[in-house]
Order: sequence, then C-alpha cells, then structure tokens
Amino acid sequence: MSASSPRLALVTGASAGFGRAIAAALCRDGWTVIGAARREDRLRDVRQELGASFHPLELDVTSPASVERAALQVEKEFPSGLDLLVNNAGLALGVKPAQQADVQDWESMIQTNVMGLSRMVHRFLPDMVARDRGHVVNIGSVAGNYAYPGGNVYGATKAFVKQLSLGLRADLHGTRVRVTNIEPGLVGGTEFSRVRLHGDQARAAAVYENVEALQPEDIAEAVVWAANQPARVNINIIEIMPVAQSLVGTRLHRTS
Ligand code: NDP
Ligand code: 8X3
Repeated sequence: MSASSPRLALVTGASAGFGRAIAAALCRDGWTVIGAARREDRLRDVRQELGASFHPLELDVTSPASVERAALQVEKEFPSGLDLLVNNAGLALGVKPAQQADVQDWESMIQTNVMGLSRMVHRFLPDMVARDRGHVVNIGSVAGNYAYPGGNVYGATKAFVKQLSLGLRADLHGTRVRVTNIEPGLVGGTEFSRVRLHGDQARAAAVYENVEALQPEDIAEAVVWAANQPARVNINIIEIMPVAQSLVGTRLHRTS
C-alpha cells in the first residue's frame, strides 16, 4: 500500500447510532470504511449518504459463521488489510434489578458485547500483528466503571470490554498494534434506549428528557482523534460524559 492510499477501517454496528456517526467521520477524514451490521437496508442508506468510500458488509457478530464469511470477504476485497477495527456493535437489554431480570436478555448481551467483540478481535488481530500495523478501538461504557441499579449484566459486559482492551495491550507489547477503549456516558440520538427498553419508544424518549446528552458525533470525534495520533502514541482509555452527568458514589439503606 502506498503512503497516499486511504487507510482502511472496519466499523461494526454501522447501521445506526455511534457506528453510523463513526463511519461518517472517518469517511470525511479520508478513510475507506467497511460498515458492518445485520440490517442491510440500513447499511444501504448509509452508503447513499456517505458515497463510494463506505462499503456495506452484512455481519452478525454473534454468529461465528457470519464473522468468518465477513472476514473472508474483507480479505478478498481489501487485501492490504485493516488499519482500524472499531468494535462498536453492542446493546443493553433491560433495566430491571438482577433478581427480576430476564436471563435471555443477559444471554444476548453476553453473546453480543462479550463473545461478539472477542470473536472480531480473535479473527482480525493475527493479521494486524503479522503486518505489525493496526488499531483496535473498542466501545466500552461508563457502565463498566460505575455500577447503577439495573445495570448489572450490561455493566459487567462493558467491564469485560475494558479489561480485554487492557489485556490486549499487554499481549501486543513489542508490536505496533494499538488498542483503545472508549467509555461513553449518556448519549442521545441513537437506538440504544429503544433497544434496551424492548421497543418502548415513550420510555426511551424519557431517558433523555430535559438532559443535554452527548451526541453520536462526540463519540465519533473521539474515535477519529485516537486513530489519528502519531504511531508512537497509544490512547489507552477515553471516558467521556455529558456535562449534565456526574458521579454520585455509594448509598446507604437505613432501617426505619
Ligand atoms: P444503537 O442501538 O443505535 O446501535 C447499535 C448498533 O449495533 C446497530 O448498528 C446494530 O445494527 C449493531 N448491532 C447490534 N447487534 C449486532 C450484532 N449481533 N451484529 C452486528 N451488529 C450488531 O446503539 P448505540 O450507537 O448507542 O451504541 C453503540 C455502542 O455504544 C454499543 O456497544 C453500546 O453498548 C455503546 N454505548 C452506548 C451508549 C449510549 O448512551 N447510547 C453509551 C455508552 C456505550 P443492526 O441491528 O443492524 O445489526
Ligand atoms: C450506556 C451508558 O449509562 O446508559 O452504556 O449505561 S449508560
């Protein structure tokens, strides 16, 4: 690849929310972007918006066969290899306390946020190491750092993402492959809460009522910034919250 070739990124979850904004920001910055997700019609819309530097790719990160199929397609169409893998596909399901939660929701979150992300790393990292070039950006969450009621397994999956990111840094010691974990707080303008609340649009809208939440573009900017650092720089972690969100610490339950 010549020095002037556009850099190549694969962004998972590019059909909506952060992924779509990340793909747009990277395309604007001159990258070629492979945007992956399950909903191909949505990816086609993104292609319409972003043009020829955006390449839709059908992918279900929970399916080993789908990941393998997608990886073979990427290798065939883009033999120069990935410069950037953004593991953004993910979801929260449910806000009930653990003692009332639906175990199927837990299973889906673990399959997507833990196994799906790990599977993508497992499939694409060896090639990055072989080329001694690349950057894995994982989308974690403040929910992996701070517990809140109803966060239970979702927060645990994001704590996994953080620890995996740090573990990858340890394993990649001595290579030029970089790893970053981006940990957003409350971000509006995505499908996240509607998915979490199983399609209840009114409750989802209430999450952002009278709060100036972050926007997907804020997260996209963090990804582009981390990816554009000089090769000697590894941004380990970026935690980013809206000004309107802050930390409260522990609480006490008093007997009456
Ligand atoms: P959205 O629901 O808007 O987007 C999620 C994206 O993930 C969609 O493009 C969806 O596409 C894709 N996706 C979901 N499951 C799969 C799968 N099995 N295989 C491939 N793609 C999948 O959510 P956000 O943009 O808000 O969230 C993106 C990431 O950011 C998630 O990891 C989330 O946990 C995290 N996050 C979100 C925050 C927020 O407040 N919004 C804050 C902190 C972190 P499709 O359905 O077409 O497959
Ligand atoms: C999403 C942020 O605070 O809703 O990861 O869990 S939060």
